[in-house]
Amino acid sequence: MTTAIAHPNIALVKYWGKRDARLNLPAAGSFSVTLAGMQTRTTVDFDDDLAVDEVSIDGAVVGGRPAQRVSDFLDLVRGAAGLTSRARVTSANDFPTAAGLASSASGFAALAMAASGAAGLDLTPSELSVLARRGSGSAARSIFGGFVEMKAGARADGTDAFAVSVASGEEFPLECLVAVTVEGPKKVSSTVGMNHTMESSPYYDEWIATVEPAIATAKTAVSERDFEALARVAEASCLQMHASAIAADPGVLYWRGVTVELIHHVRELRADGANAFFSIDAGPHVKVFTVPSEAERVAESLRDVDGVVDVIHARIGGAAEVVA
Ligand code: 2P0
Repeated sequence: MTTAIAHPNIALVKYWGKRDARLNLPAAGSFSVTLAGMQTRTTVDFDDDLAVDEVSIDGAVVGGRPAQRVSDFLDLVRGAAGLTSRARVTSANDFPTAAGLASSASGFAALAMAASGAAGLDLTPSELSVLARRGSGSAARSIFGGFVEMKAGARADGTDAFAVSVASGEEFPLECLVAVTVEGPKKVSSTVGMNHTMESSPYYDEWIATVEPAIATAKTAVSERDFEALARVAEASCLQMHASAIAADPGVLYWRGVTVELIHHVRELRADGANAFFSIDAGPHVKVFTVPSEAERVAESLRDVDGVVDVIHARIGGAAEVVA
């Protein structure tokens, strides 16, 4: 039996598109920060007495598609370890799913560590990242802490499509404020949204062409602790990703009115001299990055924007780890 924890991450240069759906290989790289203060904790126990995998998430037994996704993932681990036994998987997130923080990233990172540990596999961090990627592309990044680059890789088998650590949070201590907005009536999953963008957006190829130059710019900005340069490249990547999705047929639009208001608000803060930039994922919420000395003031101003229901304050966090 092995228990592991992993944290969610936010991409500053976004992942949106695959070069291989079966192996879940990204069409381009991405660049993220792993968050502290929020985590998924997952325990895996392989047991010969079980007839099927038993999956419970946040205290409730799950079936259907979510359970199948976990079972398919466990099949990869069983295949690598030469195991046939089914497993008991218990997973809990200590952050609300409504916060718009992808639980699949921390979830599959924690599951990769716990399942491989319980199966007796001794994987390197790169191998764990490759494994986590099979569950969810963004999960490959949550194996590492701090600033993380996901490599698209070139090999057909995906063995070079893994994340690497670029810098720790101590080297450039940013803070992340998650402005939680009212959920819209409909949700298109990242997987469905990005596949539809690939298939039908006239801007998809142009979007993909932006990614690697943006990663290079973001890495330089982090190494030089250049907040303004990181702000510009992160906002551009976010808007370019969403522009490609919005241009699909029919368009994939994750924003609500408050999302647009928050974009304007953050731009005004920056015009007034504050250190703040926004990032938006496959939902209406807005993540605002700032520096520690300004975090309280920026958080207060976000709470005053109509339609913001909560502001969650996170720092940069560490790598996924086995805890028991
Ligand atoms: C990211 N997002 O880079 C992008 C930007 C949201 C927008 O959630 O199909 O859930 O499981 O590999 O990892 C990434 O999508 O997609 C994601 P799959 P995943 O964080």
